[in-house]
Amino acid sequence: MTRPVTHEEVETFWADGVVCLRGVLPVSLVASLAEPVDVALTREQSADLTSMGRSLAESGHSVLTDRGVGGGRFVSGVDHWRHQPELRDFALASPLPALVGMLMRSTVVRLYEDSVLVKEPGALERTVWHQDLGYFHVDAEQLCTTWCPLDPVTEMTGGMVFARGSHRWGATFRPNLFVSPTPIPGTVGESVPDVDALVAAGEVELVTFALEPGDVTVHHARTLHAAGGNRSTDTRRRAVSVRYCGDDARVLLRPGAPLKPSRRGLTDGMALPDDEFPVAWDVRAEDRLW
Ligand SMILES: O=C(O)CCC(=O)C(=O)O
Repeated sequence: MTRPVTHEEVETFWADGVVCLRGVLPVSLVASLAEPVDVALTREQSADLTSMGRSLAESGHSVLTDRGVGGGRFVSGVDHWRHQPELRDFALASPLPALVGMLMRSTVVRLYEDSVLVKEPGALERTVWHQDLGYFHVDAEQLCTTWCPLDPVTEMTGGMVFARGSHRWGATFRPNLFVSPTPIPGTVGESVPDVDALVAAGEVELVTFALEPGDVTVHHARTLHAAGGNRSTDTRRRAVSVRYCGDDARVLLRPGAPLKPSRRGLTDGMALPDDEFPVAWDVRAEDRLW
């Protein structure tokens, strides 16, 4: 553990819906993820979102790309913790769960899922505005996503951008196709608003951070966020994103949102079962962590 979170960081998380925790992971730990992340990209849990974007564009969907040289791939996957010990340890035995426990003011932290998100140089697809909650089959106020870069990240290489305070808008938006604002078929509810138009109208303020390995951003599951393409020609943008639930999380199956086969037996309102949502941190075991 490098350091606990500060009172100001907790306040910022709840006020803005996102906080940047500078230097909270040992750089050596982050560097040790390089090989497992490259392995994760080759496994069946990962998908080539650049190819998916091309197919969507060919079938008439809007796919948002930045201008640049191009040629790189955006590849992303989920649930690597179930198959790769290094990523399981990162999700369950690194400083992350304790940090989010303190941020969420939760006594117990459970893992929802992990994800690798790699934009190679020239992967110009934008990650479109979305809110994580609509993809999650749980409902909670204590629900967040950590985003841990393996490389220095700037606006040029695909840094994340957050709509300040959007976790307090009171809406759960339809999940979309990640590189296209088209909602996932079969999902219900309100589509994600045009955040860029709201920003242009001065109604929404954006928050963004230049990051170094060891820094972590943590956003609330209701916070709207997006990311640019990687317009650089030589800098990868590799990140591991780990999503966690707090004390108040209960199952809520959302029609149309991708559901892991192992979670098909869950029913609305039930407490999160240990086998699917392992406990990553418990305040009663704090001694072993701090
Ligand atoms: O890495 C990206 O481009 C987006 C990541 C994201 O939206 C998330 O982890 O919640």
